[in-house]
Amino acid sequence: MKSQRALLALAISTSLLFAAGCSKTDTDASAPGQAGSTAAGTEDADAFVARVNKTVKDMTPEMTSAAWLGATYISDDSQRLEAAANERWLTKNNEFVEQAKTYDPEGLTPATARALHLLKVSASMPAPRDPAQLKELTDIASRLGATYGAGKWCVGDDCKDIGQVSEILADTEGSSYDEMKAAWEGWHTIAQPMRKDYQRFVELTNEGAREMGFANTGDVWRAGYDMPADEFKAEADRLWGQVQPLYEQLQCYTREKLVSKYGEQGSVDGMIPAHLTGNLWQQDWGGLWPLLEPYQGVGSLDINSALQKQRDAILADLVAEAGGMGKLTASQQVELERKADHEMASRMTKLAESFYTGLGMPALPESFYAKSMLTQPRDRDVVCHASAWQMNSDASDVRMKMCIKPTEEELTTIYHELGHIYYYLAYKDQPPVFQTGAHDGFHEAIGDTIVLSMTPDYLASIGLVDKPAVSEEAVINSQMRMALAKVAFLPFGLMIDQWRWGVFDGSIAPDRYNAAWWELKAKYQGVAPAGGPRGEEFFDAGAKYHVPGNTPYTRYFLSHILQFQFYKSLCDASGHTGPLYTCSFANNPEAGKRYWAMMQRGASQPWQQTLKELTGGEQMDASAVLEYFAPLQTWLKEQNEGKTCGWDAAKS
Ligand code: X8Z
Ligand code: ZN
Repeated sequence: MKSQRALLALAISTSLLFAAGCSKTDTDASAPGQAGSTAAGTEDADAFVARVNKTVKDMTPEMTSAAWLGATYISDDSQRLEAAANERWLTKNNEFVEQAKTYDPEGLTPATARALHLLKVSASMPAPRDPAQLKELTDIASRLGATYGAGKWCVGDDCKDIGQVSEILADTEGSSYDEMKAAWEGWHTIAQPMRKDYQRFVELTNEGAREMGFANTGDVWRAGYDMPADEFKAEADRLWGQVQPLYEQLQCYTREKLVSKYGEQGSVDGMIPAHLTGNLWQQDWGGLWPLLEPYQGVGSLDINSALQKQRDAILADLVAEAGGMGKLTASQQVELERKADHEMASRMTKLAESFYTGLGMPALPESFYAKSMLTQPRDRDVVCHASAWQMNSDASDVRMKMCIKPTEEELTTIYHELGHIYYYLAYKDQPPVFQTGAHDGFHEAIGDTIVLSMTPDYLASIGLVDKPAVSEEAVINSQMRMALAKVAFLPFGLMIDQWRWGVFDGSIAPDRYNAAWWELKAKYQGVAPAGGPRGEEFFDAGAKYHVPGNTPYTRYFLSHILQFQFYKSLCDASGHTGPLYTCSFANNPEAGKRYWAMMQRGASQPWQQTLKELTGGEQMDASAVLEYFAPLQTWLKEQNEGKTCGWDAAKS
């Protein structure tokens, strides 16, 4: 999603050109040069929607190819092609949006009315009508994406990319406090040059949004949820209110452990220092497992070691085949290492694929493995942030782009990405306008629901851990492992767009971009930078992919609620009895059938209806999250008893 952004959004999860690049403009309602097109007023709504669908289908391959090149081969040339393709699409889309607005929905078929509605609300990058401004916008979007993708922390000539920086942070045992602090601060330097571009990006998309009839870009983003935009804000707050007490228990427990390890450096006014959670953005605390593991060694879930061992075994075989290490030059050894990395990445991907096929879903198309980028190339810059791509409307060409390493976190990310890919495959027979998630949170939740099914028993069944221990301690350990990914994420999932909504509506002015970012980090996450406030010379929001990439982020918050609802329903469908957290619906055809039927709907009807078909209810609701984590929440409360939980966000 770069000019990316537009495309990227497109490629990652939402529909083709749509969710990515819908913006509105008032161009001439006729579409010159399109066979069969007529001016609005003479082209009826059904014919118009048919033309939109055909145009999207026709334009998609070229758009997605340009975006793919932009993300997997960062150069001035690829950025130029990507921006130009994006410009063409946004111009066309603006015409479509304008024409869509001329139809009275009264009397239309439900499908046509829905298509027109989606056209009007699906822009993640609303583009101004003025061609010069539109071009300026696509250039900026492309540049922001490329700046992030090529970002490096350099000390003299020693430069580290995001993977290398992340490794320092994730190794919370091996890296020192100061090393982690330097790496964290180092990565945030990549965003400083983005500030001006981002400020202009906000002005330009706001202009596009106003021309579409919205107050600002955030207003457009919130319009895509089949409910009034204001109600959606309240809905997000309501869901957060349900899970906030659980998060605060986890934050308290974690902070206390950090204080026990680092002394007073382990806390900033009750908040967690930003460089200590094992993750650049404090969105996943899995790296803190050695410190936070409730019962040392009970029910070993050391997936990282198991994966690393497999990768080393692959390398050992390759070396043996080549006649032994002694026969190899240094560069041949490097070649074999890379071959081993790639083989391991494919195996991890095939493992994830087998979960989906085990549910009765189809095998991935042949071309998937040939065309995907599974490991980081060494000869060029790429956007390593994982994404899943639908290259054409019949989904015969779907791809994943990742820089896979043999770790548990990356393995679960593969399951996540394949969730997007299987959604593409499931709704491929819908018209292009409906080829997207019921809402964007659905798209993000498909693969994560499957990750919830990766119980210790399932992990043992695929040989990644030993037969699990059965004890209350083992349950708490396993819940903690899941909570460090899923519960730690929740406030982060919410705060990014609280920031962007404020930036777009002007309540956060450019001279407070960074201050407001850290106020929200403090308020929701209870995290703070070590070493005092970070001034406006920084642009810390830009150090998170989705900001320069312009991917709306509330989708991930919603997904972290919805996935537990999906999981519970699929567990019910599979006949599971017993506590929710013990369920794995792996290899259950009934669960697979119900999931697939839901996915096939795409965006053809309001998401509430699609949710009802799967779960019986029409509301997003966090009670399944609380049911799942009930044992851990009780345990955390006991651990935190007598401690002063909470933090003073005002001091941030
Ligand atoms: O961006 C992603 C996916 C691609 S849609 C890798 N995720 C969010 C993130 O990394 O910030 C998945 C979870 C949250
Ligand atoms: Zn995703």
